[in-house]
Amino acid sequence: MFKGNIRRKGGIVASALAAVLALSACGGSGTPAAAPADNPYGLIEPGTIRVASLGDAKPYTFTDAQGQFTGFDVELFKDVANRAGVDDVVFTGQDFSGLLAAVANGQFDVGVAAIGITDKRKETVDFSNGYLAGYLTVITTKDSGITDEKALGGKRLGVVQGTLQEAYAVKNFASANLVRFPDNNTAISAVNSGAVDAHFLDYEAAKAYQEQFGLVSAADIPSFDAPAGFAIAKGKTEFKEALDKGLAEAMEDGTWKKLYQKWFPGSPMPEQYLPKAEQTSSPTPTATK
Ligand code: SNW
Repeated sequence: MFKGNIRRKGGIVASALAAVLALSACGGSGTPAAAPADNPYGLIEPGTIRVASLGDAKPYTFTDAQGQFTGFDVELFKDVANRAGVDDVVFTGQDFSGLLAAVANGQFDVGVAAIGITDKRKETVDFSNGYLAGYLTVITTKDSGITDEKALGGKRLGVVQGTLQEAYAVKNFASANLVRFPDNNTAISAVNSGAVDAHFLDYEAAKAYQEQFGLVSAADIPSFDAPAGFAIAKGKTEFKEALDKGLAEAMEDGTWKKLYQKWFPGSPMPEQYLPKAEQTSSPTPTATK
């Protein structure tokens, strides 16, 4: 079969020459699709960004009635990816506890889920610049008797494994009995059934569950020193630079503000992410833990 083709093309020499030229056009690697020129960001699949996220952190990241990922972080990331030249963005739900490891070991290109930037996490992954700074919130039932953090002593407090809430509670709520959950939905079910007394999660997600189930906030703890960032595998410099550039543009042209007002209506707005002309004081430096 091969031999026959060669003969039809008019000679072994010409075919051999064509083969050599074809090989050199591939750069000799044999996998032109993975060549840096076609894949400057080092994506798993050129042209597609695979995102590890959460399905139950509304309004940051969650799945809607059709099963599509949406929320502040999701829309912001898609906008930033578009500015970086990538429109195909595929979100997948993960347990929070496995999310950073999955990014670090190359199962995903990026983690997007209100992930606070800390020095500890930077041992595993790199982060984009910060894009959100808010509170960690304890929510409970109306009749639990828990009205502030001091009342948590001896109570069963839910946390999602691997979150800053877990670390904070271990350190600061030592007299509470921590109950670790894989995700927010499971923890909130436990609050509603009385299996735990309270759950400790991000402020906006707490607000959404309060509205959904008639729960109440017992404490808001500032987490401004760990602003949320996009988590990427270490050493992907061009990807990180493209995300940071896109983020800066989205902040400066008011896209960030528009998304913040859409998803977090009525919440205090961290000024450092507004267009420079709208910042009343000098921007807060993005210090990390
Ligand atoms: O540190 C905060 C940040 O200031 C902002 O309020 C968004 O949430 C945080 O990044 C904390 N988020 C938790 C964490 O990083 C939980 C993440 C989650 O449940 N999706 O561990």
